[in-house]
Amino acid sequence: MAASNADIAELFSRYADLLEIQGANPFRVRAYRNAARVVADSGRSMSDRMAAGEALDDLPGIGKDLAAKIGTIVRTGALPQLAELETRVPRALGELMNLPGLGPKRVKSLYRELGIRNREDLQRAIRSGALRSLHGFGPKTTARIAAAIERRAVAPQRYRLVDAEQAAAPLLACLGAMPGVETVEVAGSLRRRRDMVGDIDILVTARRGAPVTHAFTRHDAVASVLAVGATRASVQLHNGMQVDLRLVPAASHGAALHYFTGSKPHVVAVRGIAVAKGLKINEYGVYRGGRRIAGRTEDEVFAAVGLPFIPPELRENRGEIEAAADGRLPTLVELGDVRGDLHAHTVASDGHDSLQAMADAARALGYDYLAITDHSRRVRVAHGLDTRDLRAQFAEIDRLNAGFRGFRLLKSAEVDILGDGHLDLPDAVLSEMDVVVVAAHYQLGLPAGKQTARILRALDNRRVQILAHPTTRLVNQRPEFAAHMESIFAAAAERGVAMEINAQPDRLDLDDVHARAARAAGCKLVVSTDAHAAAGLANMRHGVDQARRAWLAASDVLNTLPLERLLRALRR
Ligand code: DGT
Ligand code: CA
Ligand code: CA
Repeated sequence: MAASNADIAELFSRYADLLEIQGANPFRVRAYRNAARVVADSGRSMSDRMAAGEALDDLPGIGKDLAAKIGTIVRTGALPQLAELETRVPRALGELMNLPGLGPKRVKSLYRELGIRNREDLQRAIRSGALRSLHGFGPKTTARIAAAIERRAVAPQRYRLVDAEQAAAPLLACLGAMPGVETVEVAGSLRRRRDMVGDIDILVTARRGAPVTHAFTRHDAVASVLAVGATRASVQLHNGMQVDLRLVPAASHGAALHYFTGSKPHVVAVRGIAVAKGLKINEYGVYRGGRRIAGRTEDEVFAAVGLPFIPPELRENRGEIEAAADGRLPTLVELGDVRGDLHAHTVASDGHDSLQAMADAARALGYDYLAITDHSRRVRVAHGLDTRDLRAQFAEIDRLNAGFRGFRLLKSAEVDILGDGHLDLPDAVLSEMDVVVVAAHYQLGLPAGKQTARILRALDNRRVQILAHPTTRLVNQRPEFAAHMESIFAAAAERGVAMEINAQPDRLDLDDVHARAARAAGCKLVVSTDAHAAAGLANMRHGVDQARRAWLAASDVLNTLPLERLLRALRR
């Protein structure tokens, strides 16, 4: 199977990590990191582009050389330069860089001075106290690293939703094309749109005796077959993910889909209701005595126990069954409700596209508005803007807006919250913006009390309207910072500051649980992409997924409003 965008991005970022540890030219390192991001953000797969004969070097930041490397990865699944570098630099060093507090410099000195090549080595060095002799490893840093290693050792391997989705796509297509197959659907946590999933579950209905399961195990993406029978198969893919396939007759489709969509606590609770009504539910149907009374569709299964259809995103046994029984299920927000995006970067900071290109992409999505939120000056790695740069950008936005009808670029910035809670830009320029977005990017390791106070102080500034990626977590890479989110939500609700659900697959921040708590606390919410390229605007659906898991209706999400009402609603 051709390498997916996630595979390509993974190889490029691993290559960048190793180059950086080796002390390679920073521009070279940056080029690979950018390439990883551009590929990961791209709405279409590189292999589709190549199949369509499109030149890959049209992509922002991708020159001839990188385009050729992408071609090689798509065709062979590997990057020879990386393999070569891995013979000289231990591959696990790249993974060490993902631990909080460990950048390339520190990893390099761990390796060069103590010969530490992987997590186990590092853990041993921490225990023996060997790290203490090393410059830059104080007791606090060391304790933080030790805690992170522990956390990972116990946490089971889970995957980002997008990566599972991308890995599933060719399998679904292949199953759909098999003779005798009637329906193909994802189930499990992937269908519930959890931010991280453990494995991919697929449900197929097919004519009796269709040789689906065995054929499935011969797919190119399959590395090993864990189990296979007439109605099920479990396999491991080359990328390490497990896939569980189940085959049921059409008459059981709804019951099986409900069962395998889960979550387990939800299914168990629904089954409990059935028992109370003298019914029995399993993956083949709903039964009264020995007679099947429902099972062909999920609607039928829910109706049999007296419930309306419950959207998969809500099926976590977090009150959805009671709400459904009382007719209190929310009408969940949908992608089509979104009228604009309130977090996007351009080439002025660390984005890849111009104002014009970002505006064109937003208009192509049918949006009414797009806020341009380049970084402020403190974020130097991203070429943050100062007051003068911003005023120049605002003038350019005015010029472009004069040419638009039914669409407006909003003047904004992603203003960095400094360590003490002050903002990185003066009030004068904040008051020239249509919307003020703030975010923390540094000093994420402060203790909870200080971190909370820092954020609250930022929200005290009366010009602040949106707190972006409020917990600063990165999916699978960095946990939330230590802060009392309840206090932040309460303060934000009181001051009228909206909380962002950041739709970047790496962030999804707020997550579903926090977003629901924020709404319960009375906060306004927005769903924004934090796009770093025009294609990144397409990530909106990932944010909407998490908003739905947070029980949000369109009326809970400010950027479902038309422009004038949005601006009024953002006002404090
Ligand atoms: P994951 O894969 O950890 O992200 O989460 P799920 O929810 O996809 O869990 P998974 O793949 O183990 O199972 C898929 C669904 O199958 C699960 O949501 C409910 C159903 N299921 C699996 N095992 C059991 C079980 O032992 N009892 C019941 N009632 N349902 C089960
Ligand atoms: Ca699963
Ligand atoms: Ca499974």
